[in-house]
Amino acid sequence: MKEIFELIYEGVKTGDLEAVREQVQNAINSDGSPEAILKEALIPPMEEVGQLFEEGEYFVPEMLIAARAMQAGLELIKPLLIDADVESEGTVVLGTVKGDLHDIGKNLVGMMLEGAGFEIIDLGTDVSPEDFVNKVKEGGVDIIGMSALLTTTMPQMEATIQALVDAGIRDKVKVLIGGAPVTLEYCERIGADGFAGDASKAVKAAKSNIA
Ligand code: B1M
Repeated sequence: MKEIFELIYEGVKTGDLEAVREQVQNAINSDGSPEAILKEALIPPMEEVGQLFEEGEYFVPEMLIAARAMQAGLELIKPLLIDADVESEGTVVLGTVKGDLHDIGKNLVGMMLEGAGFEIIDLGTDVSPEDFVNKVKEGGVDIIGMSALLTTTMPQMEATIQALVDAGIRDKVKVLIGGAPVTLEYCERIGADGFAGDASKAVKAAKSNIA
């Protein structure tokens, strides 16, 4: 399995989508657990890709093809992470905040929450505070889950909470936030209800907010 994981890592890093597909399928066929494929083979190369970008060795196109290759692997393990027969735990409206186009982490959080029995309404990326507010106004939403990957877009989380306050519906939903630059301290400062550093912690945070 170690060799397969190394091939997946290399495939994501170099943006070789076909190799990633082939090797993730190979790992699944060899009884690799979806969690291990995710945590040991698909996520770590993205860290290196970010590092290479910072060092000026990778540019946006390289980041993009690495992201596409990772998404292709994620699609294959998605059915294994989601158990269709779980009773609904509640409804989560998920989105990457305004100005931000990063969606891999958000998609992963969505998959894990779905796997844990939550119903997901995914608003996608570049979601404005008004879009979140309008969705809550439609009713039936228990949690808003916001993702941000850029320090410049994080303030949109606070703006969304303020928009909920202004619309008089802050007490109708819990607000869960996450993404690489987001911290517990930031969560407390902007008055969000929960913060999670990764997708599995997002499930725990969502469950404790629903209880
Ligand atoms: Co961009 N990018 N990017 N990028 N990108 C980062 C984030 C960066 C850290 C790279 C770097 O410099 N090291 C840097 C941000 C610097 C900063 O703000 N401090 C950066 C930059 C600068 C940019 C651009 C500005 C580059 C440019 O154009 N000059 C640009 C911005 C575009 C925009 O959004 N407006 C840009 C563009 C892109 C691509 C489009 C090319 C591509 C995204 C493709 C896509 O998502 N479909 C991309 C990528 C791939 C990255 C890196 C390399 C990888 C991100 C990723 O997918 N990680 C990233 C470097 C890095 O993060 N190391 C980088 C894997 C993913 C599983 O992790 O998203 O952290 P993550 O999600 C985790 C947790 O954070 C958490 O759970 C997830 C799973 O464990 N989590 C939540 C996430 N959301 C959550 C929500 C929750 C709870 C937990 O509750 C609701």
